[in-house]
Amino acid sequence: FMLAACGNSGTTPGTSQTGGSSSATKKYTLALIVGVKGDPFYVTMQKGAQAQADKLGVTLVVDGPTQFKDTLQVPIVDALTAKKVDVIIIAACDKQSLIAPLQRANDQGIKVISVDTFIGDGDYTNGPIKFPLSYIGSDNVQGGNIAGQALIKAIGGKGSIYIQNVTPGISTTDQREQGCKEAITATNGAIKLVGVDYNNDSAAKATQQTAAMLQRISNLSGIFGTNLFSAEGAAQAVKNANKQGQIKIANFDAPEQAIADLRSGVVDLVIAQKPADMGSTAVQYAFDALNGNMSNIKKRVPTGYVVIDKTNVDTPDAQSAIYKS
Ligand code: T6T
Repeated sequence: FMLAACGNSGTTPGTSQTGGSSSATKKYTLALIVGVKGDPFYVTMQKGAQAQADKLGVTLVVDGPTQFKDTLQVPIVDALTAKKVDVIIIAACDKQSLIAPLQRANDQGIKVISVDTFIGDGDYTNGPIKFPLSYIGSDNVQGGNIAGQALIKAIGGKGSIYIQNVTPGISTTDQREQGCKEAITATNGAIKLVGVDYNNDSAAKATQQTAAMLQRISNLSGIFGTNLFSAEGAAQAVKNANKQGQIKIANFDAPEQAIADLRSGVVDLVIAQKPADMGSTAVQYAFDALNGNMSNIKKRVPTGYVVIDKTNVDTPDAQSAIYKS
């Protein structure tokens, strides 16, 4: 057996001396590292990435931490770096702590592309961090602003708003909070921000924190949930308190549950991102970079939104924006 195994291995294409042909037939391996496994946003991103990888004939491996946590994501980056994948496409869990591990990957010749979240200040042309080839994701200050303005309108231009957020240091949700705060500031004091809580990406925690806020501010007017789990948890607390319709909710992200809550009047606005487009563009960029087609690659690709409310929820546009799970 041993001899036969040795004999066989000597005849595998990878070890033959045909030289140049091995590079011509090399199948590239792209790694997609999501922010957290199982989140319908990233599941949808993965589907877009996989479809594009199939089209281009490249191998896609997908991994991610079991919680949205930088300390759990760094070892995944290190392991894929050690495996020498060709490209790392990553939704970094933290804008600072992922810089060093990704820099190490880049130093070893692995191409790095940001999807959804960025590292550093996200300006890969003029900012301090320039090595990622591109940042492909929503304009999150704009998204937070859309949410804030819609909420302010829904509550009649006066009253109080509460923000349910994930964890400080995540580029996306930090910027959504900023965008919403800017909309509140623009009301010149007509709207009061009563608080921001951080749920560590746990809907259950968001429900508890929102319940406590509803106790404290009994006439709260509106809530902005800055991501899927924040909004889901906040909506649950409003349902538990039997205050649906009374408290307006702007829901970032578009899983089926958010659409159900929109239809039943618990949620007033659902802001759908385009995760499948993020995934497919990132894979296309990876392929272009590996083939030296750098002129196709833009350093920043804002992917846009579909803003869903009761008036357009049944349109094909809105329906196709709902995340897959
Ligand atoms: O909102 C998305 C993503 O954009 C964000 O970076 C983290 O949370 C989500 O994945 C939704 O759960």
